[in-house]
Amino acid sequence: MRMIVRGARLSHTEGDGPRGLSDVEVGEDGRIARVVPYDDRKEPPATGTLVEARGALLTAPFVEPHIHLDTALTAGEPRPNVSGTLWEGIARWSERKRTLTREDVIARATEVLRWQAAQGVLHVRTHCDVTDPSLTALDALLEVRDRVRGFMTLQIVAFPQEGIVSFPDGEALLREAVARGADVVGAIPHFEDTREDGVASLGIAFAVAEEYGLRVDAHCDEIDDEQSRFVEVLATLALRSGLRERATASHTTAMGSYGGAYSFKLRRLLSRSGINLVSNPFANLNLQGRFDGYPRRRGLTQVKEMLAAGVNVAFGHDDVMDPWNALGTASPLQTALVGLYAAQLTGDAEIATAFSMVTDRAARVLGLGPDEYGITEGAPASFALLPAPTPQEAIRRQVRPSHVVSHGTLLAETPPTPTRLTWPGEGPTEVDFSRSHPS
Ligand code: 17E
Ligand code: FE2
Repeated sequence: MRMIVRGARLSHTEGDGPRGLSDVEVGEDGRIARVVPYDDRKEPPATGTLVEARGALLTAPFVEPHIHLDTALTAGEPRPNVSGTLWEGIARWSERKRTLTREDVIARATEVLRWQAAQGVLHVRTHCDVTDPSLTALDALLEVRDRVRGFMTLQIVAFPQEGIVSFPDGEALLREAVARGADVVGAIPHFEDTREDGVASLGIAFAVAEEYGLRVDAHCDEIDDEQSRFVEVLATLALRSGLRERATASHTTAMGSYGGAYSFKLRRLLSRSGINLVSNPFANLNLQGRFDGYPRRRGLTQVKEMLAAGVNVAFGHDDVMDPWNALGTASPLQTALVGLYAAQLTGDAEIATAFSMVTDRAARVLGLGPDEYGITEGAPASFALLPAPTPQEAIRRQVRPSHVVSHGTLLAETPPTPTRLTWPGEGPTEVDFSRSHPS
């Protein structure tokens, strides 16, 4: 045996309350050999790495379903996004894009991947702007994907930031990106010049995906315009092409402006289509509503309603320190916290759902199967041990994993960092923020 995690609380997330503790045994092949009930009278095995969980929560790795590693860590270069709109962000990035080099992209993307690994994010879908005749960022990210293969999954979306139809040679660049090895086909219909261009761009994205047997993930309806209705086009293409759950609509913030009658129709279509939605609360709380006076729209898609309609919805981080978001550490628990407030998922069961939106539900967006994801026998021994008894506590206290393991190898460790408080009139004590104690 290579490793054993003793006495862990397994998070089967949605709806599950606390359950009995388990031992997770990791074989020499880096896979989970056995999951057995914890028995505190039994001696731990003499060989292999021993991790004493003591009731801490063992979760399958966090999954980042939507990030932009090519633009990450470029905030303020060459100048800041002053208006705070999506549109100025795209213009600022377009300037920065001209100065990209292979080394620059590799360094920034790798830095953020290190932050992610440290926080237990082991599966990442990154968008990569391919509206660049040199495809510098794409080639760099393909290299990064190869370097992390074996301990992190990196899916690269060929993302036409400035359009497929409206950008010079947009379709040719998209096709070239896919030919060079992008994993997923992107689009941005609301940015195309006309409604018809937007529809055509989605047609192209699905055609390319079908040709190469790839998934689709489009930035879709990221605008406070109730007339931006490309998600119905995307869902219909997914339904009729059979791509279904292999298609994702990201952002869909216009849905926050749709009226009741159209929303009702849309829910039925989306649930029939099987597509995934990814909501990016940081970016869209920041970018949307910028043209509103008051009342000002919240700028998110219909997260709660679409979950209720049976649609798979996940939360993504989107940006880390770039023209669209000056802050961020790529923390999935920050994403879940901000997302659950933005979408008002604040009941106990809803908070558990928010946790699943950065784990299981995000894994479904990436298409990770049971042989690749989950704490089950035979799956890769990849997981994060969180110093909290429940997903709700992990989100509330914004904990960092004490241990991150990928394929049976310890990747990251974060020891507890106690705070000593000397309350006036009393001696020093260690502050304990936990309130729900494991039984
Ligand atoms: N590009 C885009 O079109 N939308 C975004 N939210 C970001 C980049 C971050
Ligand atoms: Fe995005």
